[in-house]
Amino acid sequence: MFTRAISAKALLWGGAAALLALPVLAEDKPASHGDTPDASYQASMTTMGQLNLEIPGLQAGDPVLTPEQWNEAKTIYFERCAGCHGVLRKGATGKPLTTDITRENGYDYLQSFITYGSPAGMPNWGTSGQLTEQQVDLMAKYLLLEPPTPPEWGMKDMKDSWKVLVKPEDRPKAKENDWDIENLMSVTLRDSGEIALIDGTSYEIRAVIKTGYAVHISRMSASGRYLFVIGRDGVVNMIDLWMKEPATVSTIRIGLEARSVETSKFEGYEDKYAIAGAYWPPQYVIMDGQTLEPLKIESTRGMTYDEQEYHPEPRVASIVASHYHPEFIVNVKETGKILIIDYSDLKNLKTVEIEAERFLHDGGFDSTKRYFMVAANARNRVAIIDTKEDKLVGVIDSGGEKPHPGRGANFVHPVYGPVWATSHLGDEAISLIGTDPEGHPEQAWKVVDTFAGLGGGALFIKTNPASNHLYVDVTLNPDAETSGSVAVYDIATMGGDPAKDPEFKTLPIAEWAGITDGQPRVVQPEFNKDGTEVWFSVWNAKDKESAIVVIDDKTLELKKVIKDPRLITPTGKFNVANTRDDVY
Ligand code: DHE
Repeated sequence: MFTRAISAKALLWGGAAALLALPVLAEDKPASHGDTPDASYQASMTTMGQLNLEIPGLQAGDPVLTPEQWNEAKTIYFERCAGCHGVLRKGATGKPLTTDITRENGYDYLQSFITYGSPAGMPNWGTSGQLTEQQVDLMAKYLLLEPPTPPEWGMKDMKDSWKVLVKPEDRPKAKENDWDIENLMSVTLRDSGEIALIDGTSYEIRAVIKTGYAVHISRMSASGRYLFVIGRDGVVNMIDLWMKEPATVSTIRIGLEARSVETSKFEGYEDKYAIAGAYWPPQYVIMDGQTLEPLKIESTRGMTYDEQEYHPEPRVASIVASHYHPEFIVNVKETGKILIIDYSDLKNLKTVEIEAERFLHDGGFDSTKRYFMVAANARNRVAIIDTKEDKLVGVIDSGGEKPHPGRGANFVHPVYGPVWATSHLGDEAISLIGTDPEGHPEQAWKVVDTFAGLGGGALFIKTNPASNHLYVDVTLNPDAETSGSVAVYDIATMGGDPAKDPEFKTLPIAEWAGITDGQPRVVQPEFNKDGTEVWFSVWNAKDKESAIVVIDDKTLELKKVIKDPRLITPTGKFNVANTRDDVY
């Protein structure tokens, strides 16, 4: 049994970034805060940093910045600070930095705080060397100025960006290639702004397709024909896998910063709609599933679920499609609300708004696809909803620091029955939540077991109905050997002795990739269609060699190392059949 005592290390990693707590002395601060998994995992609003935003009107006594200094400060703010403190500086996981507060505290306070950080989670940008002395000075001055407001992105902007490259009537009437598209992997090539389509049997890279900037996730249409990819710049690519040479058939920009895209899955609505959510402006848009024509844009600005105070920029995090109703499930980060959007009548849009928990991030269904579990990661909790009844089942403590499940992992535990598992970003805890209220009512919606994995910094956990193994990465662990490995558990041996953590094997995936240059991190296990192989990305810097390592799920032996100069920074991998059917 995992105990919280092991988490002294985790305490250093935990904590939301907070700029305006009391300043601390250099020796009080966590030694390596700048390199912690948390610090490196805050949203970087890089696209917004590139926007040309005017210096707002100055007041008497305001610091004067040249246009070059203003641009540099604004870029640093969006790339490094906005993820925690908000685009408008009104606060998110970090404290607000509006001018009423920053001017009250003054330049010296800000300068010292940015330099030294705080134990509550503010990185020590100055002493860690991540910002130079001049940049710290610049940022302290920048925070004394009014924040710029980035533009909105409404219907006109979306329509102006929307392109149908191949009209539906000009597309193939039947599949024109001999690809086994069900067993295709769509692989994010993060820093080249592309995806690679890799054949699941021959491991051949069939195509590399240009997408949005720092592309994030891929999702499938219900028919398995169309692949949707979203970039951090809000560009959605719709790729037709039936074409002789699969290519983008439609594209649109849905916002200035975005992370999520999904398609309608309910019977009768297959391939009818797509939806994408934005971090900025805070909104989601429902689009035509054949052309990406934007049909309905809804803002997520509004009241927080608990204090019921207005939040100006609640970002849209994960989105999934219900299998029980014609509905999308949209998770709104800062207000802590789960929106269930009925897409059967866009003119008379019905939305169920569920009070869940703040800072909702990623999540997935249980094995029956009825219940959806989503991590409120900065609150160390998991919210559970019933997508048949459209109701909150509960919000529970996740058993660790910062749950980060990806979509989670479903398996039948030998003692507790069906469970959904999450790993944690802030510590080594792996938690199992019972998901079978009928067969195992005692265990349902409780953390039935928590045990220690390889370490903190885990991002993704995965299994498959055909597998007896549970795989957990530790991508953001600061130790190179650890972040290059994954833990694998034999499910059949779990739970014999509740006082004892299940044993795991460590697979040195990065070592198997044989990459000697750089510090590649292993990220996101993904199964092939039959659940017999597991693929891992060995994610290195943009100018260094990366790879994909494939292992045999039964023997846990290396099967293939895929290397190619085109595999630049591979991260997420999405098997067509598993993604379409929500198998994980
Ligand atoms: Fe992700 C899913 C947001 C950083 C790889 N990521 C998600 C989802 C969200 C999100 C909201 C859920 C989408 C859904 O299900 O609809 N990710 C963010 C961030 O805000 C964050 C923390 C910082 C940022 O600036 O973007 C972030 N994510 C990363 C990475 O650095 C990762 C490891 C590498 C990369 O490619 O950028 C990464 N995120 C992924 C992957 C998924 C994901 C692979 C989908 C997992 C799955 O199995 O479904």
